[in-house]
Amino acid sequence: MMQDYSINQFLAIAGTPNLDIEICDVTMRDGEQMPGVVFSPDEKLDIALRLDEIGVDVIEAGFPVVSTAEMIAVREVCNLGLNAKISALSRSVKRDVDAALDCGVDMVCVFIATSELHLKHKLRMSCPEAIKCALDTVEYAKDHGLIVRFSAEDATRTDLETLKKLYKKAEEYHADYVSVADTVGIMNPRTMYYLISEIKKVVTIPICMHCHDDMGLALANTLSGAEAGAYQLHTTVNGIGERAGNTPLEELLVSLRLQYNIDQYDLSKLKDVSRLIESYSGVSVPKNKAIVGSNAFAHESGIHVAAVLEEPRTYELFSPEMVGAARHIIIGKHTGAKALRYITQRMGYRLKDNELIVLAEKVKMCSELKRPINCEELRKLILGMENVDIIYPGP
Ligand code: HCA
Repeated sequence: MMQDYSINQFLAIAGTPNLDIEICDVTMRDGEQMPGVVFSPDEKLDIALRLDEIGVDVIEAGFPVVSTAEMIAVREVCNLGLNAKISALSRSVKRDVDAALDCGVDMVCVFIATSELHLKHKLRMSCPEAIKCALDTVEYAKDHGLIVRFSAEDATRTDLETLKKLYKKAEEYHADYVSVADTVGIMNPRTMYYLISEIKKVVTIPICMHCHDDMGLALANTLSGAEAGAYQLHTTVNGIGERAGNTPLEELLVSLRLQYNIDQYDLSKLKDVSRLIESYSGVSVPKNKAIVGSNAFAHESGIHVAAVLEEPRTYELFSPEMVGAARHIIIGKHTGAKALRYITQRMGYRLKDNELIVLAEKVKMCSELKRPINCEELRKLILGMENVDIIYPGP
């Protein structure tokens, strides 16, 4: 029997760690902090429903203290009665926790910046002052019955010993999670693994990974943190978020499925939720975006199309159906006769081999317009040829 290398022979050699994880999606909070993005309360309800259908464990629905509309939206998300826990963001001030409590959230993220840079230039506080604010707020939120995630903003530029002491203190104050925010995306997989391993030495509560993509490493860093033992992994749909954004939900879930055998999430809804966020946020998904870009399962080159038509796995790591997408065979400069046979048959024409060669030449000439040719243009080219055998009138 032929060896199946279709997924990854190296996983067997390098080993697959058993990850124990949950997903916290922050599209409606960090995603909404992307310049120009605003979700209406109705849109937030829709987004929350879709995330819940996928099986996301925690949904960060917003930052309630920001506005009345935000409070209404977060409250309505809470009232949906979803399986996911609903969380809200709160600075380390009681007023923010009160706003979250008013919405009826299950969980709150109490955050404060801890790096010298942020303390000096943003908060204008000493480190002990910031720690006091954070711990008082954690205590207040716990006293009011909330699940508390304590997040050190800019954790990855904070002195390690200070960070470890702070997380240990947060645990003593009964925080339920501690969160490592790679706020400006400074880490790489190696440094993230080290950092999470160090934090695990001092706390027993679950650790969260909140990675930004400033160097394009958010997904890799999230996975590396999870390998080192982090439990709650943060994502946004399409990777939207501050600056270069956050770890994309769709990329993380597919990687968890294919590389770590985690199958508790419904991947078949990923393309739909991506379209939804594209429309509500107004942020277009790049064509070549992994998993959900329009080119993720598109093939044009003659060599690729011929192979994909024979056996899709030649150029598709996984089937488009797995993520609710579809395969597209594109007609263009690189399209060969084999691909044209497949496409023209589906359009209702049966072309002989020599006709396909002529058609391929015509397509090449047209594609000098620097764009793929659509089916209508292809039909005109076919009808311009003599004696083409029409099987049935195409669509
Ligand atoms: C921000 C805060 C945060 C919080 C991260 C977290 C960050 O800067 O808006 O939830 O753990 O990136 O530091 O989003």
